[in-house]
Amino acid sequence: MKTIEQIHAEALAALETASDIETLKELKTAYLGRKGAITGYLKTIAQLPPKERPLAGKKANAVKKELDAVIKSVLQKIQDTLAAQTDTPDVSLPGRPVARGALHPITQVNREICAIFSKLGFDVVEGPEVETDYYNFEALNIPRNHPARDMQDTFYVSSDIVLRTHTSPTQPRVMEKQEPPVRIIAPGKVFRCDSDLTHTPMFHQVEGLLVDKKVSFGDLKGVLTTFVHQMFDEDTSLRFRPSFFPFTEPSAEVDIRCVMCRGTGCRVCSHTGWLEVLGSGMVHPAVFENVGYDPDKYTGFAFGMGVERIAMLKFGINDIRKFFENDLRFLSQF
Ligand code: 2NL
Repeated sequence: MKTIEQIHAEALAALETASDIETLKELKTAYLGRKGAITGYLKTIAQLPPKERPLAGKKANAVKKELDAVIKSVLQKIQDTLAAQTDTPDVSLPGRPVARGALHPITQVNREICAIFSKLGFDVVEGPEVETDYYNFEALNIPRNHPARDMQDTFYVSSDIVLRTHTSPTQPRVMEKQEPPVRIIAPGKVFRCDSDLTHTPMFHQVEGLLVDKKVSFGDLKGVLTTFVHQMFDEDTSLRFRPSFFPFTEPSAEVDIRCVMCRGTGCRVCSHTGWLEVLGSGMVHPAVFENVGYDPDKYTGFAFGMGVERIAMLKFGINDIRKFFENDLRFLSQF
């Protein structure tokens, strides 16, 4: 028979070394369980002389209460240790990959256009997005009553300040400051009071200008043909179609063979086999006079294109609004 003092000492020693919940549970059963040491001891009290029974019962119950408290505190300690272990970083794990950013598809195409013209000797020039009526319209020979000047088409900041409706005003700003030869392209944002399936109030243009002695329409065709062949591919044929712009004379729209159906006709080209990609022409003499160039001495050509349109054809995108929704499921494809 073990004394209550022996059981007490043994239990404390065992609990001190318990370091996992499983062991602790076994110890609890071994001492406090229904068939445990303390319970067993309590049953033997009945065999003691009646005078000794109250004290022995009191002692045994005190030991039972103490062991119960010690078990609870050891359990807490084990749980704290486990929690601390899971908070400690495992330095052997592979690193989490950092999501890499990318250029917006419009930025990519804009840079590609600029790179092609840079190789052909054009300088890249930027102008202000908030323009005066003079540079946006007047200098470019756009008459007072022209529909483009209407409030319905142009964002007016005040009666003579506008958000530029094209990147063209950059060109007279450059020409005013230097004599020919001029070989520049002007990329940037432009703004029009328009918003539907095929128009966004802000979009991007790249416009080009070349002025020198004896520049011909043949030079225009050569430069734009080279551009289209580099932007799309060498087998893409071009068509120059007579058109009108107030700042060029003669003027031509440039179509390319449909990049989707290659000319057999499809929805993208409205079954014509051709896609309009550029506007162009020989600089109007009135524009030269406005910037102080002698139109009898110099000739030049100019052209303009919408970056979104080129990007849509290059990537096969059918809705211009996708460029401006900032949906990563769309953007991360480029
Ligand atoms: C288009 C058409 C064009 C020009 C822009 C220009 C600029 C000067 C003088 C003459 Cl300073 N012309 N620019 C000429 C023809 C067409 O753009 O469809 N743009 C998206």
